[in-house]
Amino acid sequence: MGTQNKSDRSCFRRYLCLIILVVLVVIAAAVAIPLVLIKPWNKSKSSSPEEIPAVLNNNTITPSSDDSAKVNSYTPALNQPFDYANGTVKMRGVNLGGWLVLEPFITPSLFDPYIASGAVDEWTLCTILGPQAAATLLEQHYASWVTEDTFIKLKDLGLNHVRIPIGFWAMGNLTADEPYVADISWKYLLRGIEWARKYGMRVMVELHGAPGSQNGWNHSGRSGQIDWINGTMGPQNALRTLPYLEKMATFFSNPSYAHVNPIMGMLNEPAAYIIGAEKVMAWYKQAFATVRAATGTGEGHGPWAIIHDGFLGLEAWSGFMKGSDRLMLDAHQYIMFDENLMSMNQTAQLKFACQQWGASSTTSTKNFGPTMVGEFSVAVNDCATYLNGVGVGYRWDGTFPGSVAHSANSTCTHENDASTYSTQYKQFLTDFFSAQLDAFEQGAGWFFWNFKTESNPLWSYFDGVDNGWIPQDVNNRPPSYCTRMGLAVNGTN
Ligand SMILES: *[C@@H]1O[C@H](CO)[C@@H](O)[C@H](O)[C@H]1NC(C)=O
Ligand SMILES: *[C@@H]1O[C@H](CO)[C@@H](O)[C@H](O)[C@H]1NC(C)=O
Ligand SMILES: *[C@@H]1O[C@H](CO)[C@@H](O)[C@H](O)[C@H]1NC(C)=O
Ligand SMILES: *[C@@H]1O[C@H](CO)[C@@H](O)[C@H](O)[C@H]1NC(C)=O
Ligand SMILES: *[C@@H]1O[C@H](CO)[C@@H](O)[C@H](O)[C@H]1NC(C)=O
Ligand SMILES: *[C@@H]1O[C@H](CO)[C@@H](O)[C@H](O)[C@H]1NC(C)=O
Ligand SMILES: CC(=O)N[C@H]1CO[C@H](CO)[C@@H](O)[C@@H]1O
Repeated sequence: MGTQNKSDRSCFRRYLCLIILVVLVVIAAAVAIPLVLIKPWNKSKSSSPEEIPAVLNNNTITPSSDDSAKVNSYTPALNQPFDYANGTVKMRGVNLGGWLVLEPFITPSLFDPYIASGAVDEWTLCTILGPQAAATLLEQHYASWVTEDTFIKLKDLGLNHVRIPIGFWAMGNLTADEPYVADISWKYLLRGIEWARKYGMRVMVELHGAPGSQNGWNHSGRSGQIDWINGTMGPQNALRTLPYLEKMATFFSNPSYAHVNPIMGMLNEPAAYIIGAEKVMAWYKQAFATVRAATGTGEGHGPWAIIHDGFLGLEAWSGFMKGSDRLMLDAHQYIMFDENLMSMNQTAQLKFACQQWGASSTTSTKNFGPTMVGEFSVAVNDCATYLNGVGVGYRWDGTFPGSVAHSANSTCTHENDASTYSTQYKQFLTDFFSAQLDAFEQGAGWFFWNFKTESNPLWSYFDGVDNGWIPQDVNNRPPSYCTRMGLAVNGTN
């Protein structure tokens, strides 16, 4: 009994302790949670001074007048013509994506909730941070994501071109409701162009984000609605895009830039299949007229102009603007956004790359004219973190709205970890890369998406080289899968 009483009392004391403990925890939480929300120790990359990269402290980047660099023995020096129309030298390049236009899957760290909770694209990131903090964060990113070393590495891998996406905000003149950081990215573009010039690489600058968003995807700057041609401000935004193209065309026709910027992209991935093929085609005609009005006509008068197929398929552009001066068509060939392609087995996917993509490039070159592939990768699943948007799931494992898992056991758990890839899988990636190159070189050439990513190896050229499925010198590669298997890439079998 005594034991009983004693135990009752200590039990009471234990409850008291527990209550005091709970009260202390609540007080501690009350203090800590607001601190976390205020984030006085913001986990951005600038947290320690020595990590802050050098930023441009001036507004003038003086173009060098030396265009004699030759990137490799296969490619003409910058001051010699590059025959885009039917030369034997093909464009072999990478995209410098996730640099001057943010894309969550390329740099997931910039979309870490610690930086700006709720950000899903550049628009929301800038809105949440506010102009000052957004400019600081972006400038640190511009200064560190691409450096002179990037160009040295690309040259050493045998590449001869880079494609650089920019947003209209790089050229200023924003409306009051547009939160983008204006102008700063243009300086970094110019600095990048000087590095390209130094190593003899040609640069295709492309408008990737138009006012209102031409596709409603995050990489246009703003995900959500298409308010370009489509929508209440759509007609106005489509018109407003033209002066930006005029500015680019004028700039790149200047003798200081003409050699290093011989091609420019007028607009990335307008969603013509939603907006309407005729409307987008009519806009491209206007855009091309704007560009040629600024540059003049004929070789030596400004850059080639590139149009994107708008996901209509290359055949839809057969005969489009026939006879135009230096107009090229761009298609982006991907497996993982198409459930039918993704559900094929690897043998079928390789065959598809050789035969279908090869035939597409061949036929379009005949029926339209010069045709390039401005984006492709070796990914055969959509598991890359944030690939479908921040907080959006994956088709591969069935977590994407409306999708069905690739197979009963498909998970994304190890798909982004190259150290877990089997020898067989790496051989497949090697073959898939080589098959695509052969197919796309039936046209004017290709640009891999992307030169690097923070954590998605199937989308990173540098990771592909490090892990062995992309060759050290892309000009000097073993016979491709298509060649070995006797699969024609010119549409003849
Ligand atoms: C501007 O800054 C760049 C990079 O820091 C530097 O290379 C260049 O010489 C500077 N130009 C002028 C005019 O100060
Ligand atoms: C090169 O291509 C252009 C445009 O497609 C064509 O008009 C021309 O005849 C071609 N030149 C040669 C030498 O094949
Ligand atoms: C800025 O944009 C407006 C339309 O939004 C246009 O009327 C004006 O000409 C543009 N200004 C410059 C300097 O491009
Ligand atoms: C097209 O514009 C309308 C009207 O603004 C809008 O409701 C719709 O969502 C837009 N379509 C797309 C695909 O964004
Ligand atoms: C791959 O798919 C093709 C076409 O469906 C089929 O003919 C072939 O047998 C499959 N190969 C393997 C190894 O499953
Ligand atoms: C699922 O996993 C099990 C066990 O690892 C395996 O036996 C089965 O073949 C897999 N099924 C599919 C559809 O891949
Ligand atoms: C929500 C959103 O816009 N998601 C897009 C982000 O960009 C990827 C491609 O890089 C698209 O696949 C997503 O649909």
